[in-house]
Amino acid sequence: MTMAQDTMTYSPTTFSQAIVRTPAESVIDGLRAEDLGAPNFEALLKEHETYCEALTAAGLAVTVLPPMEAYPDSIFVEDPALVFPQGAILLRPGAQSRAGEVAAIKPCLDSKFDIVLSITDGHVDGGDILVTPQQVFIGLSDRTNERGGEALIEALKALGLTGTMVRTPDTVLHLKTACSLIDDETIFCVEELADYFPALKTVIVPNDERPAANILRLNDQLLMSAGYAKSNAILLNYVDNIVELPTDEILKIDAGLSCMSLRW
Ligand code: CIR
Repeated sequence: MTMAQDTMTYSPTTFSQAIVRTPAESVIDGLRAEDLGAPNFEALLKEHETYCEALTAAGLAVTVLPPMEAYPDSIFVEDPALVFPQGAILLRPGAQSRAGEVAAIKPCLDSKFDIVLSITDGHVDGGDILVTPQQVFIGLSDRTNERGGEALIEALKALGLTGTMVRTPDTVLHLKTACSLIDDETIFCVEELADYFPALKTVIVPNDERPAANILRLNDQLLMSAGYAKSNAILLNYVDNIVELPTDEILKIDAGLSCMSLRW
């Protein structure tokens, strides 16, 4: 495998593998900005199972890691690491309670990638990283700071990739809470981000459906949260195969579809 990434042919919506982690019962104590009531464990487990089935149906081979009671938010495997076809990068999550998730996911990444890099300065949550064909956007937020962004840009260079820092809107936890790729040329984002991505076409999420911004394009399928009819109608202009998934429980702990897997 070569280190350099051909940005002309790299497709960050094409995947063959994923890693997920089964929720621990402690997930009901997951971090949240606003307390909308704890999620129901059984219902959340069901949401997670349905999500894993959707990854498989989209053609991904899914590796399932065991639950970790000590880390309530550890089902959100997207945050402690970034993965690309040519290698993985261990990150430094911005929430103290999540720091140990990095060491926990490392053995799995070591078993799957020849190259596993680490950032050793600042903080970066994977939820703040949007990978596009041209570059990797790093959203500065309460969880991701400039020192972490600079460290990540260096690690990305070693994988032949270019990183650019942008500002995550204050209204959301992570950059990808507010934007996602519909396909390799088109982004679905809240209106504050309309000018962030000059190399991409932009489609704005209806203002009363902002949680719908966190979609997941996987090969010919597009996964979205159920209950956002206007967004669904807009997205149908771009992809025929839309799969609606229940996310009511994980939304209570500020999560969406991208957070629950690492994909490459
Ligand atoms: C947290 O606050 O860290 C978790 N409750 C939610 C993490 C969601 N992750 C993501 O959007 N990538």
